Amino acid sequence: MNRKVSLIGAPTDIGAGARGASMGPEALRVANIQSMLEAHGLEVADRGNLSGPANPWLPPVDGYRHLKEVVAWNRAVHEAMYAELALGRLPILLGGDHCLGLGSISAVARHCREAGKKLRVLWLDAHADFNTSVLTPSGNIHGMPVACLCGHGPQELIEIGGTVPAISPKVVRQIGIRSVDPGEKRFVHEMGLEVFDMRYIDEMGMRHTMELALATLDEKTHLHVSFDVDFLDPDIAPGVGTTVPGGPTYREAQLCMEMIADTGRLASLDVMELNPALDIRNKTAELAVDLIESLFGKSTLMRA
Ligand code: 6HN
Ligand code: MN
Ligand code: MN
Ligand code: MN
Repeated sequence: MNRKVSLIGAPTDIGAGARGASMGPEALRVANIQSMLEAHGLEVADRGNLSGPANPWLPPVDGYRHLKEVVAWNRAVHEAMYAELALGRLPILLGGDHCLGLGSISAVARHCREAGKKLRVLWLDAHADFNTSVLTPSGNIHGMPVACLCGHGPQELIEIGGTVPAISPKVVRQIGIRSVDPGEKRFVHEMGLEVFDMRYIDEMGMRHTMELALATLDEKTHLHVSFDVDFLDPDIAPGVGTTVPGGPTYREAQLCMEMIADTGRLASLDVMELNPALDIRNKTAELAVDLIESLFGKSTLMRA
């Protein structure tokens, strides 16, 4: 795995339905994300925070809330992630709400096209984030980034990476899903997204789930993980705006991260939707950092 890591803060809640994810980057820093990574021998550069428009907190217009501001933030994220990948580094996007997954993953996809790499995206989330302006119940664009990446969304958003669509639905594996809106569900099936929902994880277990989600990776694969903190059960991770009961337990989440680490293919990461305004003494931020530690190779058991 790449030992050179860059932290990029994107302090905004522009695509969310609750204010506060804008404080996520700082909470992750307070939870010692940098020193934790350094303790594992990684060289870490904190690039500080991106800037962008303030949150005007307005109702949706034509099915989109804050579209202009979402575009501006995603452009900034796209350029910052792309620049780190071009330097040969492993970027970690500190969100910020999940609308920014569009800017992040479009940059990863652009890098993969240019470097001749195969892309695999693991989308760890309670939600499919596959809404469109007609399907959305909220107008919140953090419910739309996967659809936008697959070419379904407003022109100015879907074209941020220069190629439309930025990715094929075939490269995505969604894990932990348990809240999908009715129209969104039909669209997920129509587009053929591969979804390992909580029912699947309950029946088959996290180990089997991850074996399938990580199957067919090879030395040319760039593995991107988009970690929406609401993936986790709200009992252990209350600091998110859109909690959904019945998520992975602490051990299931650890196993998920450990199995990703074992592939050695992790090449970029988003840590999204952490909302310190809803957290309890930064415990969700600390949990996220603990899980990221496993993602970068810490294992509970002694292994060779
Ligand atoms: N997230 N499906 C809901 C909506 O408003 O579209 C919730 C989306 C949540 C998005 O957590 O990143
Ligand atoms: Mn999400
Ligand atoms: Mn979510
Ligand atoms: Mn750990």
